[in-house]
Amino acid sequence: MDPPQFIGKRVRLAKILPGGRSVIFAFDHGVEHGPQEIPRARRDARKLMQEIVDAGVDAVMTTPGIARLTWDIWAGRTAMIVKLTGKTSLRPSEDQLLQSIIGSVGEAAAVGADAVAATVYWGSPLEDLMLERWARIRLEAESLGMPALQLAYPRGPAIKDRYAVEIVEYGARAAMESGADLIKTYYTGSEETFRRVVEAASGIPVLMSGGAKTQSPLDFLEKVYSVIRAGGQGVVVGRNVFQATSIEAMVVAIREVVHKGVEPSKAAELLGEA
Ligand code: FBP
Repeated sequence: MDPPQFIGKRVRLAKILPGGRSVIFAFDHGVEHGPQEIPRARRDARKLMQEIVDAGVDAVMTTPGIARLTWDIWAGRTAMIVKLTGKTSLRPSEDQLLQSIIGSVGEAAAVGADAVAATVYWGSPLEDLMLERWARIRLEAESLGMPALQLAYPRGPAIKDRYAVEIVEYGARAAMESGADLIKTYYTGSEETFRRVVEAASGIPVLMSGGAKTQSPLDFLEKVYSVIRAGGQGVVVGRNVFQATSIEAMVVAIREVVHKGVEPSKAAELLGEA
């Protein structure tokens, strides 16, 4: 029989990626960008969690504090991924290439999380420290049968264009080789280039990091469509959902593309605004 940790990881991954794909809501902007990034009417974390869960995302990736504060809203309704690293944009620029530990695997397991997440800035002068932390987090998670999602973000002084395919595929490959169970990384601009990222990950699920709000919802849905056609497993999206006119309509439209492969223009009709 398979060891329980192996089974636990499979069970939790099946919950996060129902049918093999996932729409994950990124809910860590209060730390990473500041609360100003979130529209005023949606700044209350409990209210926003309620809206997101009701809209029907497959999972939420959030900070330990929000996971604790909102447990009664997401429990039994959506998978939970607790992100254990973070940094604010208030730091001096020379300290921006490192994330700090803001919680533990034990705490994530205690609140009922299905997975943990941590950022690695591939190419940072502090890559060594980030990798040491990453290794500790994912090994501890694995011992409890929990998968670990890596936010594989190439950034550092030697990286001219963090969205270039050679750079993103390198980061995805490094994420796979450093033991990630799920990889969240940048969109490279096209289906053809993103396919290289997926190939580099060699079967480990790759999800696109949403990025800043696009000019129109249709533009975002087109990116999502390319990711799915390239073999990616979905998206981890924040701003393009919580800055949307209707959170619910946007989540439904993204789900159509991710889970049913519906063409972006068709999915955008659900928004009535694209
Ligand atoms: P978005 O869809 O809003 O881009 O969210 C994805 C995310 O990775 C968040 O988890 C995080 O807060 C933010 O983007 C990181 O932003 P930056 O790339 O500016 O560090």
